[in-house]
Amino acid sequence: MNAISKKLMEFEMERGMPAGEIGLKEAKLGFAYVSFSLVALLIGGLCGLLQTLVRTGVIPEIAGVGYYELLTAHGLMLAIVFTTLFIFGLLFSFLGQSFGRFEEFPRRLGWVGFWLMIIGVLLVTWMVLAGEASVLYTFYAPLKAHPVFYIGLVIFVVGTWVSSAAMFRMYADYKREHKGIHPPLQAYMSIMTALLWVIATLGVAATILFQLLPLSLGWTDKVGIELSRTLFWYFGHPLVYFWLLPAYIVWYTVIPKVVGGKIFSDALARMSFLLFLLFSFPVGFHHQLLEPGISAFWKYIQVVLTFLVIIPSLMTAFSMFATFELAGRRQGATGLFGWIKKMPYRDVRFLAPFVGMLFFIPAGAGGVVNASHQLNIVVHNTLWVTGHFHITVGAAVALTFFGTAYWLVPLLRGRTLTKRINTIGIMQTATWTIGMLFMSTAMHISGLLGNPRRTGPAAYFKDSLVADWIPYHVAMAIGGTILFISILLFLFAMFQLAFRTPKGITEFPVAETEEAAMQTPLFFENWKLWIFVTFALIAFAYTVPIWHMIDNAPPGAPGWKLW
Ligand code: HAS
Repeated sequence: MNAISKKLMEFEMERGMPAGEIGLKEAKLGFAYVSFSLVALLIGGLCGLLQTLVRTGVIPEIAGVGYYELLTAHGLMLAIVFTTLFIFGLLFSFLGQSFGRFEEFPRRLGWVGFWLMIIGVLLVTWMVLAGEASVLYTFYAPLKAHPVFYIGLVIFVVGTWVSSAAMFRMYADYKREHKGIHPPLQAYMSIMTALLWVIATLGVAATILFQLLPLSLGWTDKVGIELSRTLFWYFGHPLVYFWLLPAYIVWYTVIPKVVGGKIFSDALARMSFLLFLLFSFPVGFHHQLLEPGISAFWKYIQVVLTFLVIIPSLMTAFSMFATFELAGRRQGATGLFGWIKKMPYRDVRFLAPFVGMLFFIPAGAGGVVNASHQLNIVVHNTLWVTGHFHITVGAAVALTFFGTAYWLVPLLRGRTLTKRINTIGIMQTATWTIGMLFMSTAMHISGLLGNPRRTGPAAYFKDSLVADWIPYHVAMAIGGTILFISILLFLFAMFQLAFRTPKGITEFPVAETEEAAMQTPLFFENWKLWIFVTFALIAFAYTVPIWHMIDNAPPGAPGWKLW
């Protein structure tokens, strides 16, 4: 046993709790977040199904609710609400596992954050369903939604900051009481994820508070589009890592335990998370490569930095392969690929995240295509990009969250995962995989055929090119239908795990680190330094281009309501 594992074990004994148990109050908090995230999954999934059917022409508008309203609700509910609530529930659970009982103050903060997020979601949903905010999940300027939509978003973000503050407080308390030792890996990674979120949301908060809300309230009559989009993408790219990092926490710390192995290297895992903090921000321009108001030089700089943020994912891939191979060899596997046969494919806790990893291989390659300026010209604003994000967040991340929920929900509810629910989980993973393959393949191919994204049914004067896209829309509708069936299966399983399956203790699967792994250097804990470097990189990548945008600002555009 290495020094870190020893310290961790001492800590477990010191806090007087058997490993794997998490306190009742902590479990309640975690379950509140997770259960509301599942409601968002249901609504967002339903809107996704309906918008693909409307877009394909299978059904007309439903009760006056059109394509753009459905697409906005689908994007917001799944990309923002489902992910964020699930992630905060998961992070609180990781901290519950790492730190034991929470102090009264941070736990209350966790609840305040939760309710603020719910209030924000209700306001946003109300506006979208009332047809006052069909601005899609990117709410790009100069589209203008109702002020209540932006106020809802602000309350939601403030809620996440309060919840993050609760986590930072717990971490600081732990560090004060345990000088000189590393906080557990899951806690370190959770704090890194929350920190990334807080720094990222500063950008979106700025554009909402200083540009979009004043425009919507009529306090200003014009908005600077380039600046608003830049602030959005300053947030939007780290947002994708905010989705990815909790999945990586599961890959690094939970999956090794489930496959009967160990964490390949604690130091490597911390290093990859640190690199995400440093390089997630100064790269937003790769979403704006085709926008004219940014000079080629600054786009080039941010593309180079984008290639640096690929490195921690490659480190993760390496670490996962090493974990699987070592676990397989311990179980008697021989040869280069013998380990593949030894993996527990019949265990949904493994299968779902593993299929997510497989999806992430082409998804990552697609990201590299997107980030390459010349290729971006071909794919930008086409359904290729929609295909890319369905196999990143919609497959790699979502499947990992599904696999996690099969042990997390019973753990938080004091119940157990039964064989029957595990089988349902396997069926659900299979349906999600098939549905996603149909949908994302069709999106990628028809994107290459020029099919635009964010566009309702359009005949373009019956052009033959448009006719070429139709079969792909049918494939997307088939895929979307299978995906919705998968969501129903998942929610059925979650209901059983939360309220029906036998009571008992579910293990919190956390692996130990390999004995041979190197000691984790203490400099990973030098938060002041890393936060300083993060802001220095942000300042380097954004100061001059943002100054140019303000200095050379055109008069701005009036707000538009196009629906
Ligand atoms: Fe992306 C657009 C570039 C990763 C999500 N991306 C988007 C949008 C979303 C999104 C939502 O450069 C659309 C936003 C919008 O609405 O406009 N993306 C990248 C790059 C990466 C990347 C370089 N994206 C993600 C992740 C996302 C996500 C992760 C969500 C979770 N993306 C772009 C660009 C655009 C873009 C441009 C703008 C396009 C445009 O023009 O609009 C990289 O981070 C990817 C690195 C990943 C890898 C893969 C590593 C593989 C692993 C799996 C190992 C497998 C194992 C199993 C171990 C290098 C870790 C093995 C077992 C066996 C048996 C084989």
